[in-house]
Amino acid sequence: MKEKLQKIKEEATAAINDVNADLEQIRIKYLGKKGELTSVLRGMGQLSAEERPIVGQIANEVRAYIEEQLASLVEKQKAAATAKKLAAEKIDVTVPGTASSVGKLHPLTKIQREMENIFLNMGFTIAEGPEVEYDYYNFQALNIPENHPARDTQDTFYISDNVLLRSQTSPVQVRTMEKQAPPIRVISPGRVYRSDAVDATHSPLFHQLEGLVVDKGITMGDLKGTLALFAQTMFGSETKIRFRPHHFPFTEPSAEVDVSCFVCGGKGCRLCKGEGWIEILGAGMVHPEVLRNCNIDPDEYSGFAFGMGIERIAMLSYKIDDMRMLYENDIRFLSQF
Ligand code: 2NM
Repeated sequence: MKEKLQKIKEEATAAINDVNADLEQIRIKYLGKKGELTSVLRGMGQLSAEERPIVGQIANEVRAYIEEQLASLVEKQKAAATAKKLAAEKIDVTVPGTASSVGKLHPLTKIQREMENIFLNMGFTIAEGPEVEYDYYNFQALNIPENHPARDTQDTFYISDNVLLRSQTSPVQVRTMEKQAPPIRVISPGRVYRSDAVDATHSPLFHQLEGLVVDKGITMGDLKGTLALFAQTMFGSETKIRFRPHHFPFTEPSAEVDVSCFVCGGKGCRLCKGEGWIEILGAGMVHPEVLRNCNIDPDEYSGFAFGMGIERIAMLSYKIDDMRMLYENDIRFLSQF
């Protein structure tokens, strides 16, 4: 019987030493009601009175031993499971992360906002209007005669006889003057359309920012001061402006306005083509006929207006020599701004 117990102990130990062992099965096999140890204890009745306590003690020791081994197996299996889980979930916190690319504003949007902010800081507000416009607001109200070349279908996209894609943002200013009494100080940035062939400086869709001030006693001096401050803020505090006489149907007098070259300071270089000056906008005093069309009395009020191309300002500011770059959405180009 002692040998039987010894054998049970050895077999149980071997079974338990396997980390993958099913411990419940081992418990049932050796310690259960129908287990090997129990069957040995059942047979103890046949033993002599001297042997019974000795075998009983050995049996108890074997039971205690197996229980202890089983308990340690539980611990081992738990530790193995934890180690496996940790290995599977291992994170190397020193591995460099995957950088997510952050978007940015389009160069045209950046320049438009920069321009807007300069005028907002001077007290202008932003006015918007339709891109599909009546012939009346785009031409007639602006004193552009019926036979003017700008009205030609060669230059303007017509939707119908009297509806077109606006070729300037001036109609927004006509609409503003119609519904708002002076004093008026607005800028109108936005898309405009002209039937131009695409090249380095032309696109059928481009952007303009026009400005309008109407009040009592507004003079050419106000126009010059406003544009000088704009030019200095946009291109640098040393920038000078120069007015050259011009003609627009909607302003009188009218001028084309240049800024001193911000690359060479006026000496002449590649950017200004040796001129020392760069043309950036058109401007003038609002024609009395335009004021009258908007029910503003030109004997009481006067105003100035100006208009410039946002693409042109962006190309000058960023030294972009081909306008098409602004529309091609090439990320290698756009990511530089
Ligand atoms: C320009 C040049 C000169 C202009 C005129 C007006 C309005 F509505 F007041 F008559 N708005 N914008 C204007 C004047 C626009 O763009 C080159």
